[in-house]
Amino acid sequence: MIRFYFHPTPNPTKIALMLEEVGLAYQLVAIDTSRGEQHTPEFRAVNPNGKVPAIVDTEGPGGKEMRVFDSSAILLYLGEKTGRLIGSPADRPVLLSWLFFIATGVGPFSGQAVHFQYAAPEKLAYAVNRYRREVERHYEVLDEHLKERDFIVGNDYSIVDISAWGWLDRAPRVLPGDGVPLAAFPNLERWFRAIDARPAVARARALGKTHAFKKEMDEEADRALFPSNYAKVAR
Ligand SMILES: N[C@@H](CCC(=O)N[C@@H](CS)C(=O)NCC(=O)O)C(=O)O
Repeated sequence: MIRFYFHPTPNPTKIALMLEEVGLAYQLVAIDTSRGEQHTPEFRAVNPNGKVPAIVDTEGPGGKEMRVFDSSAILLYLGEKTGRLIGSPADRPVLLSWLFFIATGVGPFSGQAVHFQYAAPEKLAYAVNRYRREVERHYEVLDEHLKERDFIVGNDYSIVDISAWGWLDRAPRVLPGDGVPLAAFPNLERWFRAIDARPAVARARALGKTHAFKKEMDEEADRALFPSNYAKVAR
């Protein structure tokens, strides 16, 4: 059994999609990050980094209970555990390259683009431009790569498509504007539409509706999500 620590945000939603695709049994543990549940000692024992997603596999290697944190690590772990969606051994260098491209590029730049456009107490034009442009540049790289391809790695759907989908699904929020956010990236848009139509995507999306996650951005949420805006407190 997998215990899946979840909040309906991009990185955990990748894991929701992976679990739904491979059909592993899992128990959802809601972590309401706007209420600061990622900072409790119980959750820190699962993810010392205090972020979602994380999982505990009660039947890990050698039959031992194992924790795994960080969405890319979890995708690889579940892919290797099930032998599903990780491509062939020959695909491995390409799979790792694109997985890390998303983990270190698309994801963090998208997250910072969202932060500086919606959450930062000051609207800093420099930061907004920097992160939006980096997101667009990463989208361009993917768009070019997908020119004559249906999937990011090899000829099949893989954890890399799942990882990219988690962030591309948020493109309207990452790159708000007048037009359709992916209009300038036609290959990426075609790829996104195909992945988004998978039945497992609808099931992954539905997970977010199972719990009354806090939506208000009040001081409790601000302190929980952006502790660096406040004086350091001992935990
Ligand atoms: N590199 C991590 C990033 C995880 C992350 O930033 N998660 C966000 C949700 S998408 C989170 O937990 N935010 C709450 C917080 O930062 O306190 C991953 O890929 O899992």
